[in-house]
Amino acid sequence: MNYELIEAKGEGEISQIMSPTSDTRVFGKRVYSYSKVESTNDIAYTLAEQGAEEGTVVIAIEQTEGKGRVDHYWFSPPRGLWLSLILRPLMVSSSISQLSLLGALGITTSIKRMFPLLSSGIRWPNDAVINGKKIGGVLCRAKNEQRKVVFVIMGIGVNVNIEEFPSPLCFTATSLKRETGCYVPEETFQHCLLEELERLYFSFLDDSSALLQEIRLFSSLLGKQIKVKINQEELTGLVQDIDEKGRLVLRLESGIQRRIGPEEGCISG
Ligand code: BT5
Repeated sequence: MNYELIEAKGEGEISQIMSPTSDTRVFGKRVYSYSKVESTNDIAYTLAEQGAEEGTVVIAIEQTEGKGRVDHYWFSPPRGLWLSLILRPLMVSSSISQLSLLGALGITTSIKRMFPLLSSGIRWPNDAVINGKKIGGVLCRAKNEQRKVVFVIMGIGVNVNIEEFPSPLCFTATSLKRETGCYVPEETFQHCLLEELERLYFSFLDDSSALLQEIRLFSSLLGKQIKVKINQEELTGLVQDIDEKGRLVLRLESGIQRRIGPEEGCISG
């Protein structure tokens, strides 16, 4: 593997400032690598504001303030893969919600590529799961100007070699190590993930319907009865589809069809 020395910026202790060259054209050509940070998303956001190019990656061995959506936390001890990717898509801000699904799909197809026998899937809107347990999640944060996207930070967390989870997560989370019984080098998974994300991202920019097909193929919720929480309301219904805007198409018990945007609700059961 080849390494390219790059200049490192941002806060936190830098453990290495080298960019491994993987089989990608744009993603991960520049990598800012840290041992411990509050959140890679915050560092990537600052770098993007300073003009960092598309495909720049910020990665940390450990996060002390890992973030999930809304005010959720993200458990990020050493031995996971915690990275943020800077994207500069030419798109309107209303389309960015699909990027969370794209990220979850990237985790899922990477797992499939490395471990074809594992049954990994996407749990709308931003989770990668194995047998119903969360193995990875995606948090996208965008900067928009006049309804156009300036940049998006795609934060991705994958439990690669984590063996123990704190009590609230021990029945809901899993890792590659737990599922396979093997140690999986985090860097190997990182390379595979960046390759998959780059393939999906440019195919999405070219033709978003192709991405939708792949999302449907790996969606673990299609045809299932679920509960979705929207603010204080809880809806129960059958998942019929994920539509072209990344919305969940739910047939409620009353027979009414409801489309729920990724930022509107979360699965509660
Ligand atoms: C997510 O939010 O799934 C987004 C996770 C994104 C994490 C990455 S790591 C790199 C970058 N830097 C950051 O600071 N964040 C991103 P959400 O759908 O809201 O899920 C959060 C919920 O998942 C929490 O409320 C917990 O219930 C659960 N959770 C927390 N840590 C977990 C873990 N390591 N594995 C599985 N589940 C976890």
